[in-house]
Amino acid sequence: MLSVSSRDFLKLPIKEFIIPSEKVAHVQLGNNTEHALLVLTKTGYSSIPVLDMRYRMHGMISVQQITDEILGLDRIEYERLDSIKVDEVMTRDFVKINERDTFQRALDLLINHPYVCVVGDEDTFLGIMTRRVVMKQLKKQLYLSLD
Ligand code: 4BW
Repeated sequence: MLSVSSRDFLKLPIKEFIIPSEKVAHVQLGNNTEHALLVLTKTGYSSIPVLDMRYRMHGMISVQQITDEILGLDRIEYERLDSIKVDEVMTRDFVKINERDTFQRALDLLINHPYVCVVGDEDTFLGIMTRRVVMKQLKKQLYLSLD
């Protein structure tokens, strides 16, 4: 990237920093929580987006939400996983951002969220912006400013 002032850098659109949808692990509405736990465990991520068949964003689901749901009085009731749908457990209260939004907006949001979902028209899922990507870009920018 060309050297730009910090002010200009913060105004850059996030488009070029997005992890594209095809690289983002996700589950679909209607999947059961056993499938979701499998995807979360296999990928190693603690939370992933929930999409519908048309790739529209509906929520996010985490390992913690799933284990909370099947927590019995003195044991985790794994046998209930296949009868509980992702839709019943996921959070619908998530932060989304538009690909034309600025790096600064993403930075502000990523203080409190490990990742934010990037959506287009009608909430079509385009990908995610993560803390890791933002930290890498900030590091680059900081080092450039020291030169
Ligand atoms: O499997 C992993 N591969 C890599 N390269 N890094 C990982 C992996 N699992 C975790 N990490 C690291 C990343 O630095 O731990 C951080 C926290 O992971 P998380 O939140 O709690 O699972 C990761 O930080 P990040 O890259 O800034 O990602 C922030 C959050 O974004 C992750 C996860 O919830 C989500 N995420 C990131 N990449 C994803 C993804 N979700 C689905 N698919 C992806 N490709």
